[in-house]
Amino acid sequence: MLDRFTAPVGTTLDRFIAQKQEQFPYATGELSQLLRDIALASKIINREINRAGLSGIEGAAGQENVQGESQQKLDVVADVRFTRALQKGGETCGIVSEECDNIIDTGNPHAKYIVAIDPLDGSSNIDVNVLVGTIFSIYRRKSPIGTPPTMQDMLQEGTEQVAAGYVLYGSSTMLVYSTGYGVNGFTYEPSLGEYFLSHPGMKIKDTGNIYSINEGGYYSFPQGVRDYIDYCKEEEYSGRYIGSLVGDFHRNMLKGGIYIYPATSKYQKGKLRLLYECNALSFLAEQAGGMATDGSRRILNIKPTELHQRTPFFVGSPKMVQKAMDFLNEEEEPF
Ligand code: P6P
Repeated sequence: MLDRFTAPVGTTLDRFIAQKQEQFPYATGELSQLLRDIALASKIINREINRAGLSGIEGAAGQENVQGESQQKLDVVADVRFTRALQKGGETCGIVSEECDNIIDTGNPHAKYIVAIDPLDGSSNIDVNVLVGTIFSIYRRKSPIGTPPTMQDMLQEGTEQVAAGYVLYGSSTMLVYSTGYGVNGFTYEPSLGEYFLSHPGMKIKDTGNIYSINEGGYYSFPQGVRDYIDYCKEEEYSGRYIGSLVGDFHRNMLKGGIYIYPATSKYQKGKLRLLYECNALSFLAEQAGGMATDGSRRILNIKPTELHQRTPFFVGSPKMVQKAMDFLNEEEEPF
């Protein structure tokens, strides 16, 4: 029996969004429309990605993003497409994007939502035809309607999210999202241009035997992380690391597992971004019964201070995340 917050497999995304809205008599339809705007942009990106090899938009765009990372052409295309979709959709007053240094004012001062987005995460994998993803969070603005978006609007704790999700451009393209009432996955059928409900009520297993971490950094990890990796090997877990956060996260959602990007010598605060990577995936993980911390604190409780701030990230099956934290705590225990 499906709970009231899901629907039969095969329902289209549009119909699913409409049905959910009907369950909230005071809903105005703005969040529904915003979700549709994101879905539309993802369909366009999906087409561009699938043509990348032929249309010459693979490879670096010759620019660097705010992270100092070389921007792949598809990064730029994705950023433009999502920004344009959110601007034209009219439901978003401001955007913080991995690809842009400052807050993007969409020119919709009467819109009540803001979006934090990584338009194309894992883009370094594009040239080698490995899956990439989009990650997004949606918040209500804090500043008055009718005014430009402010830093206060953007620097909200993850607990303030009204919705979050990701798009996975893989062997099939999927949109997975939550508005706080469970997690549902939709698979895209390009020939019809529609997303169909394929994974209703996604739940992550309490534990698992997959650990995802770039072991190349082993000797620069905190001792507790090294001890946890050694534990995983002793337990004969499977190491799986795609190098594309959305892909590693999605696999662990379906099979159980843990993804870790800890502090390293190169990224002393972790590599991943709080606002447009970790908060969204932490929201989804918790909605699916999982856990997400920075090694000591719940990710969703972290009060952001900068748009592009980084954080160590431990996310996945709750018993695995807790076990990793136990190793980290042992590291800090006095003699
Ligand atoms: P590393 C991609 O650049 C990304 O942001 C995530 O998608 C991925 O999990 C991680 O960085 C990979 O980083 O240092 O292991 O190559």
